[in-house]
Amino acid sequence: MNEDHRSRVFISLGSNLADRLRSLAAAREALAALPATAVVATSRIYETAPQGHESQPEFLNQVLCLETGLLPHDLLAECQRIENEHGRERGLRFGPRSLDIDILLYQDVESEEPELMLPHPRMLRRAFVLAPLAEIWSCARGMPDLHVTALAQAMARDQAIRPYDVSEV
Ligand code: PH2
Ligand code: MG
Ligand code: MG
Repeated sequence: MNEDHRSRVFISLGSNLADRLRSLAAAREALAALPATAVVATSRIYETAPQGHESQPEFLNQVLCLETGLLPHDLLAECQRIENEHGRERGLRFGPRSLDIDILLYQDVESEEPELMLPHPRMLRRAFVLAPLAEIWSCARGMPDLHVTALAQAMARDQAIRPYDVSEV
């Protein structure tokens, strides 16, 4: 834990099994409860066509901005613990999941370690990450300039995503 300095982090949430809205809410609450951590911003929730394996249910996706004193690997371990506590079973890569919590950006940290690649290696190709990220990109502090808004518009042209009306349920 870094007691004196908090880092800004963007996190993506995804769920396409069981009660998707509830899983996202549980993830937001569990992240907000981490030591030395606050949720600074939350995007809208989007319903998105699955990428990777196409024959699986649609996802709900959301992006959060956190401020945290947890170091990258400690934050990763907490994300995996929260996934496990919400019924995550590790099966097919890119397959269906009750809760997925991915670290997209941790300040300006770059990492090529397979268990924690930063920035997230696929984030700039995925409309389901870019569109919600663009909504809260004004929270970016000390992050690389990734042209998130322009990329979000370009990717949204061929990947089906739409804001999810939370009052539908
Ligand atoms: N996550 C994946 C694979 N495919 N597709 C959408 N729409 N949303 C996701 O969160 C997602 C996906 C692997 O993590
Ligand atoms: Mg993922
Ligand atoms: Mg993941």
